[in-house]
Parts: sequence; C-alpha cells; structure tokens
Amino acid sequence: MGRIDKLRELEEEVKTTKYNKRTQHAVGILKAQISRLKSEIDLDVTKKNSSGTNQGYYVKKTGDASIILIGFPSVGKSTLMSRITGTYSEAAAFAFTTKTIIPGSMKHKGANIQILDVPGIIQGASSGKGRGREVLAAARTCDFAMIIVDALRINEYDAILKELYNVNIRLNKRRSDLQLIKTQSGGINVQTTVELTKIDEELIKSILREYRYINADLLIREDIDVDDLIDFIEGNRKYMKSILVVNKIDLVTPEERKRIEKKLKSDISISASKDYNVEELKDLIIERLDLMRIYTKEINKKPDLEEPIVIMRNSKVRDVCLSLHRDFVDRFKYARVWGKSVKFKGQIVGIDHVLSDEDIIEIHINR
Ligand SMILES: Nc1nc2c(ncn2[C@@H]2O[C@H](COP(=O)(O)OP(=O)(O)OP(=O)(O)O)[C@@H](O)[C@H]2O)c(=O)[nH]1
Ligand SMILES: [Mg+2]
Repeated sequence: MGRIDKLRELEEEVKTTKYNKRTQHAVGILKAQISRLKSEIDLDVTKKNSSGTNQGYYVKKTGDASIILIGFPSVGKSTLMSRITGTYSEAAAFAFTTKTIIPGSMKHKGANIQILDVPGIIQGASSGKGRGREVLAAARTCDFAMIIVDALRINEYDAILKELYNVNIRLNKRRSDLQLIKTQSGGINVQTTVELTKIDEELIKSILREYRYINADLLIREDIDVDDLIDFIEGNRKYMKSILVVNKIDLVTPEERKRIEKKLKSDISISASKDYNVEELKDLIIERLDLMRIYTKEINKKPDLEEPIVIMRNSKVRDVCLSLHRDFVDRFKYARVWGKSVKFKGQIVGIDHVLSDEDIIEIHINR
C-alpha cells in the first residue's frame, strides 16, 4: 500500500473510532502515526518542488509585518484589500477572481503592514484542491492571519480552520512548554510539574515510541493533550496569531449579526464594500500585531526619535540588526540599550537580548 493510501486508512480509522476513555490510547497512537506519515509525505512534496516542478508563490517580504487574507472564494478579500491598502485587486461576483498572490501595504499608526491578497481556499485545499497548497504555504510565511468569513456563509469557518490545521498552522497558540532530551539508556522518563488531565503517562510513552524515542527524559510543565505533544515532537508547526473578520455584515439584520458574532466569537464585523467598520479593523490589526518601536542611535550621536524601527513585540537585538542590514548579524560585537528592557542606561547587551517598546539601541559592529 502506498503512503497516501495508508494515510487515508488511518484517518478513516480515527474518524470511525468512538472517542472515550477506553479508546483514548489507541486514538492517540493513531494520531501520532498519521502525523508522522504526513510529515514524510510533505517532505517528499517539498523535495519534488524544489527540483523545479512547482515553485509555488514567492512574495518578497516588505514592511514591519505581514498579514495574509484567508477565506473561501468571494467572501470579499480583494474588496477589503483594495480598501485598506490602496492597491487595486480585482473583485467580482464569481469565485476564484484572484488567481495569484497580490501584495499591498497598509500604512497605519506609524506601522507599514504588508497585506497579501490570495486566491480563495476551499474544503480540501490542504490536500491540493484549487490553489490551496500554495496559498497555505504562503500563509506559513506570514506573521498574522486575517480570516474572513461571509456573513451569509458562516458555516465555512470550520472548514477554514481545518485546512489551516492540516498544513500545521496553529492559530493563537504557542508551542507547549516541554523539554525532551534523548538519553543513552534508562528508557523513557516522564516528569511533570502539573497534573495531567488529558493524557496519561502510558500514552505519552507510546507516542514517543512511535517517534522512535527509546531512551529520553521528558519534562512537562503544562496540562497538554495528545495533539500538543505531537505538535511539540514534530517541531515544524507554525504558530500564528489571527483575527476573525465577518464581512458583508450589510446583508444581515441586526439580530442575525448578534447571532453570528456570538456563534463564531468573531473579532469584528465589517462591510468592505460599504466601508463600514474598516477603520476600526485597521486599528484592531495594529493592536493585535503587538508591534513595538525601537529607536536607533549612532555612536556619540543623539538617537533618531523621528523614525523608529517598527518590529514585533519581544523581538531581539538580532531582529533589529536584520531589519537594518544582514551584515550586522555577522559583524555584531555588542549593543548598548537605553529603556525599559535594561537596568542601566546604555547597558551593554548581546545579540539575543529581548527589547522593549521605545528602547533606544546603539549597535557596535566589527569594521
Ligand atoms: N454586500 C456586500 N458585498 C460585498 C462586500 N465585500 C465584497 N462584496 C462583493 O462580493 C463579491 C466578491 O468580492 P471579492 O472581493 O472579489 O471576493 P474575494 O474573496 O477576493 O474572492 P476570490 O478572489 O474569488 O477568492 C464582489 O461582488 C464584491 O463586490 C460587502 O461588504 N458587502
Ligand atoms: Mg479576490
């Protein structure tokens, strides 16, 4: 049996197994097997693609952060794109109007945000339907996902989440706080600092064995489930933040709007074509992106307080270096920092120092 058939078979088995205490163990192991198989298949696809058959989309990153618009066809992605960036992207009443990635930039509150308008995705996108794989691959390179749902077709939301999950994108989560170290002998040891309510030690060990761990120490610091553990072991998951936008809110009654917002727990309702709530959406994007401003200063000069570098919150000195010039990382000696991230004014820090909003930085490099 080919790997794809095997994958289908395992997925079917999970689907048809009633989940309860008794089957929990078996389902956990099946999930690990599925995940491993998927990674193997993905690796093959990547290898094939890099040999030149299918390059996918490549978009140069510009600006302080990038956001991808994700939604089914005709939900209004391009209409919104044109509205918030000033870059025209064709919109029309039929599906798959947008056929490639169209980048635009949204300037708001001092930040310059790249927005990618992309073809709509549909159910099965992650396994290659439509332009699904390319779009989802592009999503992985972005900092943020804006999920757009049509107010008249809100049932599509679950399908989108599923497709994103299938390509290993995890929304509004972070990698679990675990520590896994291969050892020479002694089997698998599991240590926990919290009570585990969703997975037991036996299952943890079985899953690790699926991944060919024979001797290892695992330290668990939070109440994880099977999926969290698999995500951790696989390590190739993309954790990204997202905003859920309901568009075309002009087409529903106020009562219906309330019902939708409650059901989806959406972040904002807008009308891209009627320009309703679009400014509020722009504010929300900036707020959720969690950006910070870093001022640079040359040695023996005053800092430039006019034009900060805008960068993701919790970025390191390294990220500032990268945004200035690639060379700065290789030639980095040390940096001096003034501001909230340091104890003393002009404190000397290394390249992995985490900066705070409105810090001033002076970078010293080897000449
Ligand atoms: N009533 C209403 N119609 C809208 C709104 N936003 C977009 N539309 C219409 O919805 C249709 C589809 O809009 P597009 O912007 O092309 O949608 P899209 O998501 O980019 O579609 P694809 O590129 O095919 O994936 C167009 O006819 C738009 O005019 C809205 O807020 N209200
Ligand atoms: Mg479009």
